[in-house]
Amino acid sequence: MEIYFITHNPSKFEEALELAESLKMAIQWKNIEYEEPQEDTLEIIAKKSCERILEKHSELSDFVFFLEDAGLFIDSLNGFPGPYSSYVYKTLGNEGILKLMEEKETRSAFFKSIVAFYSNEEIKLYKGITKGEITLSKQGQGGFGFDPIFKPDKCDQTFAEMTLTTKNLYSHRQKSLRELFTSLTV
Ligand code: ITT
Repeated sequence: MEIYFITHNPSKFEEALELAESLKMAIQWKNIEYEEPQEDTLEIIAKKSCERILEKHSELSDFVFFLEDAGLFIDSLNGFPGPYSSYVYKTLGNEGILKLMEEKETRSAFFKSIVAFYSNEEIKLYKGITKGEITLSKQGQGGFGFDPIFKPDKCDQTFAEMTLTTKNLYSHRQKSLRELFTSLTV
């Protein structure tokens, strides 16, 4: 079975590929242009993105594919940026988030990943959450997005200080994808 991962983000694909290979599964990258819907939850965004892709690319309805939507939820900011993470990363960036956090005593946050998997005219969702905290400054050069300011619980490194293999032990994405991949191998 050929499985496509539809994403614009090469780092996401690399993370997924490493995990897939460790589970003896094959996935392929498909970079399709689609407009991400603006909604209040990652679940609705992921499901609607899948539906949009199927509307625009009817040929894909015979294929098996998934996409993933992720967000950073900061407790002391009432879950901001959450489903708006993409826009906030582009506009405020990591420096902007650190600024918003300057006076905050609580720095706990979590990353959430929702995978939407399409097969046989059906869309299924898989979820992964990783709890942690927002660091006081940017740390590390690896990864992407908010990785330099997020340190998972029980770790002394941010995602950006980890190798891809180590990030894949802790990440939200690894959890949602592992659930999907293992459901396909049984
Ligand atoms: P897609 O094409 O797959 O949508 P994207 O990079 O736009 O790729 P998302 O919409 O899922 O990904 O991500 C929303 C924002 O959250 C985006 O700015 C990312 O940089 C950030 N983000 C998502 N996953 C992350 C991770 O594992 N580490 C750090 N930042 C992450």
